[in-house]
Amino acid sequence: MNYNFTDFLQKRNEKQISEMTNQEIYYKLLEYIKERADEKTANKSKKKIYYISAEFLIGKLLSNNLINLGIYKEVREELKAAGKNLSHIEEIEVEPSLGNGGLGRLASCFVDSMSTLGINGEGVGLNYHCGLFKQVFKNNEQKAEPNYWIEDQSWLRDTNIGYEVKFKNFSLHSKLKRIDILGYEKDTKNYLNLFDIKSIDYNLIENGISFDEENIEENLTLFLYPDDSTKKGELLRIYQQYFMVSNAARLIIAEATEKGSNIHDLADYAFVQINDTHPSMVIPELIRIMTEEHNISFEEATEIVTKMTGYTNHTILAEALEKWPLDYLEEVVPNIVEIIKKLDKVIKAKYSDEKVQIIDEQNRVHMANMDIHFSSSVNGVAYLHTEILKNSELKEFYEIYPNKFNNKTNGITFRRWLESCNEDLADYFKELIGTGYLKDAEQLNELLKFADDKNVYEKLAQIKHENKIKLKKYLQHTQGIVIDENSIIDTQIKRFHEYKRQQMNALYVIKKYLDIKNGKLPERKITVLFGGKAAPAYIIAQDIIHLILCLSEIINNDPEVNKYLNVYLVENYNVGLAEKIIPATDISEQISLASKEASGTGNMKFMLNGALTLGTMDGANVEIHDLVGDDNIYIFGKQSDEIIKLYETSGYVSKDYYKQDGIKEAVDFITSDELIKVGNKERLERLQNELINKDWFMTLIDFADYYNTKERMFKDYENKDLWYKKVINNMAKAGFFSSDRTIAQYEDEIWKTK
Ligand code: CBF
Repeated sequence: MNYNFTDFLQKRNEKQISEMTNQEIYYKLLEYIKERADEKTANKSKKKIYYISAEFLIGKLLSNNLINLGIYKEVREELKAAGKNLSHIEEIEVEPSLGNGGLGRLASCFVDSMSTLGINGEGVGLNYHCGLFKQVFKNNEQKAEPNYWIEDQSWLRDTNIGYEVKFKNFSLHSKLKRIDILGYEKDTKNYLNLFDIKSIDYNLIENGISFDEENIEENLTLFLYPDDSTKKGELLRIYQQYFMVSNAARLIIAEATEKGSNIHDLADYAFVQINDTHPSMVIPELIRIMTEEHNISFEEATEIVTKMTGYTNHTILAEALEKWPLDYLEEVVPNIVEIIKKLDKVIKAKYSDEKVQIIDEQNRVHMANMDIHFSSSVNGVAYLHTEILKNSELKEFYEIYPNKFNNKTNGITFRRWLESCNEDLADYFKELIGTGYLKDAEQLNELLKFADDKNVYEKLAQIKHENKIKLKKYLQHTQGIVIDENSIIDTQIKRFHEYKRQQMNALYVIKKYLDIKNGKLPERKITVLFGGKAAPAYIIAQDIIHLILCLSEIINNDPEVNKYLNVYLVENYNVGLAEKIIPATDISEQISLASKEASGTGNMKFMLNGALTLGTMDGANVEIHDLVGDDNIYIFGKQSDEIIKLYETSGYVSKDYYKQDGIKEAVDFITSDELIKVGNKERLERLQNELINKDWFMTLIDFADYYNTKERMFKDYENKDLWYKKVINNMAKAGFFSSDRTIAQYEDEIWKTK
């Protein structure tokens, strides 16, 4: 039934919109949207997809839900007529803290696309109360604070579903919470299923949280990615992961049984997509339940589970491929250790190669290895990444199972990353090419008709400028940062990690600062924006944050320099900030060391929103390059095969590069008197030492090329016609990166629910 927000309020004898505070309006909109969502029916198909993930970085949901319901503009007008502003109301919503980075954001785009395509597929994860920490800056350093986000009224819905999860020394009862996932203009919906513990200790939350890693029974779902640099931290992660997958397994079996499954045919009813290795224990857990409770033989259970699971690898970094000590698993979940040992025995009987074993010689369980052996599909997340998996990182597995390996290049939902975050641009696209691209993103290709149209360049430049003004207002209001809307905005927003090489960008900033000091002035003011969190136990990443904050302090306060250069690291970078920063950006920094970034999805969001990529041939940058061609992207740096060879031969010596002109000057500046005056000497020295003597992610190898390519970019920016022609080419080719395309491929090639 189509009734508007005002009708909804009248029906309930609520106050008029004009008499309500923004907070009240937000809560009423929550109720209204939930009621509208109740009218949607669940997607139905015999087989259902369970996308299990430790993270869902869903972002705020108000505008997204209004867009997907097709009532965004209608509601905005109703509010406007009552003197209210929807964007102010959007600010009331607290952003859920259920994810960390690209992996979690991808999972959220995927659940949106599953609903939009009418696929019977749901997310399954945990309802973290504080989730990932809140980042605050003090003395130019990152401090981590608890980020409690759940309010009395939120998108979470209670259910009466819950299960008992048995650990070695105690059992926990779960409670399932759900969030509606509305597809774009669909009559059907799916859920995001978030399991919580019944016994959560709310005092821990309300009294400022004194988190202790032993009190699992009351705090298992408090934090996402608790520090795992200690044994207790690792055990807590195992508790969390088992809790997540045990509940998922129960849910899968319960739903399939209800639909008529006799468990022997479970693979006809369910398919589990394992998002990285955090949910890997779902394999032994399903086998355990089938053998212990359904009288199915181990061989048959293994066969069923292999058929109904697929594993997605999101990184080649060894530290992210989890290996749990067998005795830690024994301490937490002895029940599945028996199953893991049996699986390992099967593999040991077949293959002698140590690299493919599940349990290694040090008695560590390689979760990814178990996934690959006992699932039916293994995929990487961009063409290059999958090739590296096949030919190098997982070569031995590819030789055994060539048919299991496949690629699914990541994507992003255009509902959030265009319609919602850049409404003016989306409206302009509609004016130029109609609305077809909303359901078929490849239609953006039609923008190419305007590649030489100077009026279109003008309009795009105007939209960009207005987005810069909006960002300026927002950052000024929320963070006290005042950016210059007439500057070129050069952005690097992503988790802090050495392989992503924020340190290389920081060295660029230093060099530019020194250039300016020496009278070499840029043609136009440059604003360098950074955003991202560093894992609290990752010291060098914290040092990089420290360096950038120190540089900001010096540069932004130096009247000789700040006319030409500003540097900011926004605090507590999250989805909401990304939605504001991306539409205002001109240069998208995608500068990871080639071979190390599995895909990246920020690169896709930026190109869609009219920024040009400055990047290495890494992850999905390779596909962006293939699509837009050499002229429309700024590629620099060594190729992935050269880098892989350098690792194999230990052929990289950072000192050799350090000695070169320009680099030495910039690296030496890290411990200059100016920086030490505003910074922490120990941190700055450690970082400098790391760059000169180790530089594991080869910052210095690409620095000169990076510097020169960026200079070329600044020069090109001054030629508006040249720049915007490139911009249009990027927007036109962005259609490939719609997550609807990615999900359609998962469906057609792996899941086959329809
Ligand atoms: O596939 C989604 C993203 O996952 C990561 O963020 C991850 O956590 N492994 C990768 O680093 C990204 O490259 C990738 O896009």
